[in-house]
Amino acid sequence: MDEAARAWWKEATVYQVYPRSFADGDGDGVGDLSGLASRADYLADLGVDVGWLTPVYESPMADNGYDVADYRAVDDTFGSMADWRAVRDALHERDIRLVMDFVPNHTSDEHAWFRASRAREDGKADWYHWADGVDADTVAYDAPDEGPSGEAPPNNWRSFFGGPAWTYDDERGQWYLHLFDPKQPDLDWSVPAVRAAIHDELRYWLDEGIDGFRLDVVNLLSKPDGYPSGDESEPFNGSLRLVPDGSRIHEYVSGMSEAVFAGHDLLTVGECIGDLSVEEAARYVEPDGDGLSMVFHFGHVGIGRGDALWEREPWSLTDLKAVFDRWQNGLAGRGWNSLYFENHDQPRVVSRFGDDGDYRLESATCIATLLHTLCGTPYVYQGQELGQTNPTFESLAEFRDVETVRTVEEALAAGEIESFDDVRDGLNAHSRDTSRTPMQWTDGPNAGFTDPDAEPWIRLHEDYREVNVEAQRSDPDSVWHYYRRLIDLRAANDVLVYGAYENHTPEDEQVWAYSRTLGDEAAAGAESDRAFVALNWGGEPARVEPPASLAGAAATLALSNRDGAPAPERVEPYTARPWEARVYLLD
Ligand code: TEU
Repeated sequence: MDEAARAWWKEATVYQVYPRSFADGDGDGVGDLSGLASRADYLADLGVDVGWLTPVYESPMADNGYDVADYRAVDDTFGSMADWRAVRDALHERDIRLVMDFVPNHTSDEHAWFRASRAREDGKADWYHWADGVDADTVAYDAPDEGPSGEAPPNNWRSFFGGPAWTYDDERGQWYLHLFDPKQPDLDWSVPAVRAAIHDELRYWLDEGIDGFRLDVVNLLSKPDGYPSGDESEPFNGSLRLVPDGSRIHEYVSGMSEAVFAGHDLLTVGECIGDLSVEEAARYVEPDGDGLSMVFHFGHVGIGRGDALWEREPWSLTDLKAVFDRWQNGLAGRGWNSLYFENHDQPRVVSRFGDDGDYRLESATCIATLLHTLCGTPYVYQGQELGQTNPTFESLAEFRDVETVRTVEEALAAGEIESFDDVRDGLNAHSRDTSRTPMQWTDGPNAGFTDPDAEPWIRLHEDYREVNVEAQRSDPDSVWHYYRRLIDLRAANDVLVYGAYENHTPEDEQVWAYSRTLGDEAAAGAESDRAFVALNWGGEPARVEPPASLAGAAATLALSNRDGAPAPERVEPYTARPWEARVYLLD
């Protein structure tokens, strides 16, 4: 193994904690840091190497903490800085590293920087994107109700959460840009003092001894050239396609790496929204690139989704394979991949790409096998290790997510939909709240997430009596134990971390069979230099035909998600049962 190519963050499995839904220590119905600290053993028992904590900074919580009012303070909702340090120490004592989610693109409108900027004080007048409005009669887009009459916002960009991306500020007498909620004004990264200020905030957390960052919507930092007088002929959802990866983005990200990350051994993962190409991604992650360990792209999670949040489109396994193949092959030898299906913005993968009816357990474990045996760092989102499915929300009032609520209200007001019922099923498939219900610890009151008499901030999933940590930990055949075995298997086998990927069934609509192969140098000290993985992605039996190069090779069946599978000592054709997954390690 070329030791220079090794990195702890390539070998690690990351577990994402959404603290408000993980464990409630103080019994107010909202998860917090003391709750998380009390579950540190749980993470150690699962075998994960890194905890990624979504924002716990001081915030008015317009977007559950992605609207930061003070980067150096912990919000009361979650506890205190002492509670945060207790989490850090509890994880570190168990050899689990800690990655903080950091939001460099925008702050809260309640951040001191924004208050100063709006008042043109403290040298911060230009720290955000301020612009004059335009004559409403001269542009092709609507003037919102707010703002001086006859005046339209500087351009037609729409917020990702619905509504114009500009809000008029009475105090300043100008419009400010917010690609997300009006309470999340975008920082102007072209201003050197803004970049320096963010670097300082990042350094603050490094000095607290953390092990890396997840950088929220990092590819939005550089706005398009010629902005704000964007092309008004663009349709109203133009912001999504126009804004990411602006011309100065690599200067900003590499500048951040040089100023802050250099000399530290960190995991840095940049969330890159929109239609990121592999070529663009490589610039963020390749050895002479911007210095990020890896990025999150949206290629696979966009499959089967339409423009509107609730729109569902048919998809096929070959669509999914094509995206993974593009990234596996495209970054091979150039940069590292992240591997994820779920997070706090994405629905449960069993409902999304598996079978949340008859084959919940089988499809959850089959998909888990893919996640841990492709080339890249696997990310497991809380509850995924239980094979959780999407809950069923019955009314708009049950949703908490700003994106869901705002876009539905906007569509209702515009007459695009008649009632919630029109979008109920689509929202239950795609809303960000589908994965934000409380962690299911037990079959007891409130699923053991909070005190029995507390009201959880968001409703529970209806299935917690059957699907919960306690039940699964006592059942060796559970999804939980399968995740644990997968994490261990990957950690013990270089071939599953570093081996080159080759898809042997790119055209097959049901079987996904691929191999991982270590190069000669890497193979020297490894237990096995080749792995063969076969997944039956569906509820029907399917024939698995290993490629000629592998057929008959002596191998160990290292893991399978179906009981009683024969344990052949070589790679041979077989008929896979529904959702059967097998991982062979060649001798
Ligand atoms: O997400 C950005 C993002 O891509 C989503 O908001 C996306 O637009 C949406 O989920 C599509 O349905 C990051 C955070 O992960 C998210 O929670 C924040 O709301 C957002 O940035 C703003 O900070």
